[in-house]
Amino acid sequence: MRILSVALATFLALPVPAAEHREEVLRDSPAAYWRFDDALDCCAQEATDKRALKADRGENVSLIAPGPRAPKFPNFDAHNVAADFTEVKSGAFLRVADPGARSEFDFQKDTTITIEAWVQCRALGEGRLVYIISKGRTGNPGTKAGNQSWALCLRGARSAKGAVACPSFLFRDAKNDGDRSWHRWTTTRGFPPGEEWHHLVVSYTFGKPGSAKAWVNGVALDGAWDLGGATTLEPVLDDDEVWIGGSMGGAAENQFPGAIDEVAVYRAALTQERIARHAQREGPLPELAAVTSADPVPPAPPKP
Ligand SMILES: [Ca+2]
Ligand SMILES: [Ca+2]
Repeated sequence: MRILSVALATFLALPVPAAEHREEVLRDSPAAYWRFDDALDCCAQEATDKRALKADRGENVSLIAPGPRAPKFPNFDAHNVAADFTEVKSGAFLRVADPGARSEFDFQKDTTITIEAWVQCRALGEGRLVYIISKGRTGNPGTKAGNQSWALCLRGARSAKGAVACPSFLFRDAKNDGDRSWHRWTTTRGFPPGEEWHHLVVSYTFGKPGSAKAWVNGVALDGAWDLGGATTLEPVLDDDEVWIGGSMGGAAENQFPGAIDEVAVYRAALTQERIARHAQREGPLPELAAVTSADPVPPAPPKP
């Protein structure tokens, strides 16, 4: 009995093991989720066995880079792997086919998109817009220029403490009316580029301009619409691909300057409590800084 008591006391004294990040993500029913962990099936998509949403590996993407790892990131093991897009200057991205009309990648008016990723953004100049994951604007044959259904990007800006990277949500409305049809919402605080891993979430309900929200490392951030301003219109809808880590045919300017891991797309909002669970880390949160330069910088003109 005494042995049992000692064993029980020892057991109770152990820290509660953190749920794996994978479990936390799947608990929130993503429409698509890529982890980049399986050496034999590196770009598998893990939400609800939808193997059709597997990413095609780009020639220039490294899939042996370290991702966020334990013990600093307790929801990950010590071998977690990420996708690194920095081996070449351009053309490094992963592509995922859109299964067709009204697919899990198509968002109509009054539908909510939430996009999540861990990122290690090593450097980012002021005014640059680099792509984490997006649908459309690939430059693929047969697609319309500027067909950006949705995108999670980082935008480079200046703060009193130096360069910062700000999460940015970008789309083009279905009206397709020149520059007025670009809509971009960017946070007014950002994190300094470097080797640190950051957990990002953006969420938006199409048709509801006030619904745009972003979180960095579980902290909710304010933001503002620029380019064509806010809109109640729905996004461009088509069957162009989803790309991770690049855009516009692999344009160097928009290439993600670092590594990306654990990318998920949801067709619902996540609560603050759930986002905090996904963003778990040990030690103090990385400091964020307010943007001091916020001149709108339009995206590069679409390629014909
Ligand atoms: Ca991973
Ligand atoms: Ca589609």
